[in-house]
Amino acid sequence: MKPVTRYSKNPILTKADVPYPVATVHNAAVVKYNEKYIMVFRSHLYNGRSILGIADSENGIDFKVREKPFMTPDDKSPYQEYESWSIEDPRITFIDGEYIITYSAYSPHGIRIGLAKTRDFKTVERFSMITEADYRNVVIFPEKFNGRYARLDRPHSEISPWSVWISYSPDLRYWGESKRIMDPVPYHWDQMKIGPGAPPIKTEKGWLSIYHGVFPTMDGSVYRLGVALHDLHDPSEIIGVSDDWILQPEDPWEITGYVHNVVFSCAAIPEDDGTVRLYWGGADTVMCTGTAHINDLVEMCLTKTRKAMGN
Ligand code: M1P
Repeated sequence: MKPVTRYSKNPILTKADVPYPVATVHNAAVVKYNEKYIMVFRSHLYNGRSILGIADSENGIDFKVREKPFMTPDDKSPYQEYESWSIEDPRITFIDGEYIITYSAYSPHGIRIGLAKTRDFKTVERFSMITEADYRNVVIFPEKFNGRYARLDRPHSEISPWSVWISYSPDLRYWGESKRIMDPVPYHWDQMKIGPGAPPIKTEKGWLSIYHGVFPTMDGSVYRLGVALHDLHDPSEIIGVSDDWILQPEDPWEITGYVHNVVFSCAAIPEDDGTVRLYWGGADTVMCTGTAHINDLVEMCLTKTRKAMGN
């Protein structure tokens, strides 16, 4: 059984839907806002650099893109220096009455993570750069732990494996108590690197985290999605990781595109009927969606399980 059911009319958003010139639409954050859905998506411009657009939907499937981009690299200090090449791969968490947006900021200094806030998706304010170089894939939990925010991320390093780490913050600005909590597994589908995907979802049995894993082949890298379950009270404890992936590139627009063989998620929305609506970029080119039963994904973590480290 495949845990994720693809929407039959994928892709749901492409460059043809964008009213300004872009080469791609992918790796989008999606949240519920006033009973509707908002998508903040990444687009490559025709110079190869990326910006963030925004789209609205009543049903989470049919999105209408707004006339203007939502965020472009900032032209003011201090952010200009660290965003000058690109801003990419947003994730959004609703916490303390605000929508917190994290994004990758590219510049000659490397890749840092920026944090911005919005309450209405009309205006957005940058708050802080929250990492030094080089980090990617920062997701913030939608609840605090002992009064502190928690995040997952993935440092780039030539020395340690490209693993998932956790860090904590009293104020979203200063982060610490960092700990490596999950590694890639040799000769598995995620052996080369892993990275947090969607902000974790609270379930009765733990925090469900959807992540991506990469496998190197003679034909380039393959990006797939997997699931891990974190302890409800101590998210640095991983209860189990599913040894099987939950989604791999299979549709033509996932196999061929700007980067071949990629499914990459930055968003998953739990619905009232026990399902989760997943969103993923196909081949770094289009946006796709599908659904899964949350219980099935949790069960995969518990019964097809492997350890998070030391495999
Ligand atoms: O091209 C596939 C993905 O490659 C990078 O992801 P990661 O750092 O985890 O390897 C990013 O550029 C991502 O946007 C892209 O989809």
